[in-house]
Amino acid sequence: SSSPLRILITGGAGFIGSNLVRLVLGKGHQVLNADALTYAGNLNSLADLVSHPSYQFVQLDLTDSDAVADQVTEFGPDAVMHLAAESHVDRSIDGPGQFIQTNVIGTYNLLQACLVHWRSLSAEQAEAFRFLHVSTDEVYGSLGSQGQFTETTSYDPHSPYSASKAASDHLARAWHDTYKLPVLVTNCSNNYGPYQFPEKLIPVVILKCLRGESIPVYGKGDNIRDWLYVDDHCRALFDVVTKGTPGETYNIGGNNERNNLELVETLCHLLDELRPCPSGKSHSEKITFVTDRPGHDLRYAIDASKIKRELGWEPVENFESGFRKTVLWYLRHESWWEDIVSGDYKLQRFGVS
Ligand code: NAD
Ligand code: TDX
Repeated sequence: SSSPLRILITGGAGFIGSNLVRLVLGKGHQVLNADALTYAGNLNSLADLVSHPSYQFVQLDLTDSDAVADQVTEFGPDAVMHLAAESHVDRSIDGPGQFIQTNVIGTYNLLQACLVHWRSLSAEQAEAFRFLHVSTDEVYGSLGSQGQFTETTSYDPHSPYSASKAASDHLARAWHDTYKLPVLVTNCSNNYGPYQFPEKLIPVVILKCLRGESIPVYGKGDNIRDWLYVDDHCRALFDVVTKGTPGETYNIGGNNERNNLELVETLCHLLDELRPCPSGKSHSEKITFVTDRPGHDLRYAIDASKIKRELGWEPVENFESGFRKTVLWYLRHESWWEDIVSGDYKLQRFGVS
């Protein structure tokens, strides 16, 4: 489209957010990245963008309602892409409180601030304003061996993480239905790719292989996830915010289902080729079955036909190409993850912001 938009991205220092900030700047828009810099926020992931003329960063905790209102008013966005969240299921089991604070209360604070801002706009600006709430397929619960989640599948979350995301999805839709705020919701399957924090399965496996440590597989490794390369997700989010219909939900997924054990073995074999074990053995010998995650959902699978049909979105990467790119990225960006493993990434924040 023609003139650059002012886009507020929350959670832009996280995994998906940092990839999205890069994509949106590349399309010529202005970005304010608002992020609390929790353990998951890492400004090193945006180091190449610090002096980009259309990029600004502000450290903002969404649980601080006054600060949220001030930032939204001051920046005056044309669109908001809301990604900030506590995102890790295992952490939500150990400590659900912060998930309720950030995912539920934080989303509420942002919706309220955006409603005030939206009501202050001219009729033309208000018509064009968009609030995109970024969510997950985990809100739909668990599938058996058949079927896929569609946009009308009933919500059935099982973990504190997915329950908090479900709550925030309902708030976002209510702010559309009640106040007419132009809200869109997306529910996406498991992402993988550059800058993913090494607590999630794929970077865990890659780093365990590189460090020669045992590779933890929960239960029997027979849970199934539907994997999407992060750039494909980010392009979908951009399509939804620029072309989607307010009030609508769009499911996003790549039709790439794998069970965990198969996926871990594939990664091990890729690493056998790209960075063989000094012992000459396969990395897969390090696979260790560990205690299962409580309430572990068996299978997720997304039917993405609506976004393909209505917005013309298609994923570019397949499993093989996306996987290879990701492993190569971790091999070539050792200092990015070494800083996380050592904890040094936390010290560098202050220098950059
Ligand atoms: P992430 O954990 O890598 O990043 C989250 C970011 O949010 C971090 O930068 C963190 O500092 C920030 N944040 C956390 N609490 C905050 C607060 N109170 N105020 C402001 N910022 C805060 O997460 P991700 O994997 O990039 O996920 C981004 C979004 O996409 C989340 O909403 C998640 O639910 C959703 N999602 C993720 C996946 C996936 O596979 N990773 C799939 C579907 C949907
Ligand atoms: O060490 C591990 N071993 C293991 O077997 C880890 C970290 C995970 N697993 C299993 C659990 C899951 O079945 O692998 C699968 C993937 O686990 P995670 O990477 O923790 O992702 P998941 O729980 O599926 O949730 C992810 O996708 C949906 C993101 O973390 C969420 O933010 C997103 O909403």
